[in-house]
Amino acid sequence: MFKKVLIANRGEIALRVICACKELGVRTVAVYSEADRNSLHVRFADEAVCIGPAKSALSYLDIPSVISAAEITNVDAIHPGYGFLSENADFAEVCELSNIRFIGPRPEVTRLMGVKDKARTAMAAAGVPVLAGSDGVLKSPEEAEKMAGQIGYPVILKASAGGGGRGMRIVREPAELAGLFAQAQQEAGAAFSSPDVYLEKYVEAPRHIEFQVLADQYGNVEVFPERECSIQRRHQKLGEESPSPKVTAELRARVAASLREALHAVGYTNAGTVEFLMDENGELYFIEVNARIQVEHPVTEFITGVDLVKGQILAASGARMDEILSGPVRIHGHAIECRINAENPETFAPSPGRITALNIPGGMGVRVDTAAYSDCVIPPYYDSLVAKLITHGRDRAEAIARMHRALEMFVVEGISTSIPLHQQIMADPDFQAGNFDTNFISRFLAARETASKR
Ligand code: MV4
Repeated sequence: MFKKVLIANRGEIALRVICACKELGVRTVAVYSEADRNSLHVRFADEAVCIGPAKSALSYLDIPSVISAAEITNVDAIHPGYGFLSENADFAEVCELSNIRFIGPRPEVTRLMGVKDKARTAMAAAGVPVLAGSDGVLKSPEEAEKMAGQIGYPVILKASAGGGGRGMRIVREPAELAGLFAQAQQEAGAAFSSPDVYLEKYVEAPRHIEFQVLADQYGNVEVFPERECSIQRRHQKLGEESPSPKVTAELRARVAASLREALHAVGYTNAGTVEFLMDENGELYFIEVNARIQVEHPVTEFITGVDLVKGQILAASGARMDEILSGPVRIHGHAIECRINAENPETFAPSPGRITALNIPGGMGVRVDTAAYSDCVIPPYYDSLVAKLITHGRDRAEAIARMHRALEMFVVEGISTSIPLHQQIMADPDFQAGNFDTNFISRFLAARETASKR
């Protein structure tokens, strides 16, 4: 096992990784920007190094600064958390060249997964279901038009180097294709410095469902139960749950078997998430792989009892899957997560500032992952996540009832938060019935708007 790990992140995820290290008897090094001097990840790490100014480009994203901190403190490994450098294959490569283990997949695998059309081809080759689409990058609008004609409209153009919703164009008829193809190429080139685009059959109002995976260095791949992530606004998830109300045991087992095969074939190691879309027929189709631990990993931990961050550290240090898991992974009950953001619950405008009073709920079946404390300051420079509230129940109804009362007991004063929004979502009849897709929030907000005007 590693003796010392540097955590190249901040906020709740930095604290989450520190918790895992402490339980494994691993010493920790925090890095922090000038805006994070008084943060809990700095306080609870064994050592801490300031790596630059508040702006993340000059601190948490600055590879030389992070590597220097790692060299000075003589760590064995770096955990990147999520966001920042977590899916930067060049950073993972620099770590390995500096004799520091990167806690994540190997650089070549992260690089392959980052090229979305190549990831799609690799997954399809190993038997993972994908949507009808182009075999790699489209070379011309003529080729795109031919392909779309074969697949049938509507289709979606996606940036190969994209992901998370940027650089996409939905094409509903042949006359639109050439223009939207040029737009997609242009946007992709500007945003990702590669104009490459590919094409897929467009799924209307899909559900967004993803599978957590964890792989050791000996070819053993564990596929965990799915997470339902359809409650999102503008590609920002607001909440997640597991298992999905719409995934049957048969579908889960079928997709998991295909993923074990495919991830083994690409040489995947450590943690990752494989994203799927569910169409109106309840079928799942691969869209992309996220080569990192995700914000919503606690719902999976709650229903399986597996500590995924410890799993990442163990896998990176060379443990075998049978040493990482204590037995077969089973589903116990249901878990839901609400992301508590520092933002206006009506307008979604960021609401950084000082938290003047804080009550963090607890009790049976409640987990809160946060780095907030009473009198702390939420800086304006980073993402707006202040806390994750996760509840567990024997079934979905109990998890929702627990979420309801935990939201009521969650008090944050001094800034605005999304707590009232989550209260409203929990009370929604369609949400309670498990009847929703990725358009749920826009419908929900439109209905709320109409109701407030009456
Ligand atoms: C799609 C799609 C419909 N059909 N692909 C958006 C983010 C990126 N990861 C993939 N995305 C989508 N890909 C096909 N073939 C609809 C979306 C999409 C979406 C996906 C997941 C969660 C929320 C979404 C919101 C809008 C569009």
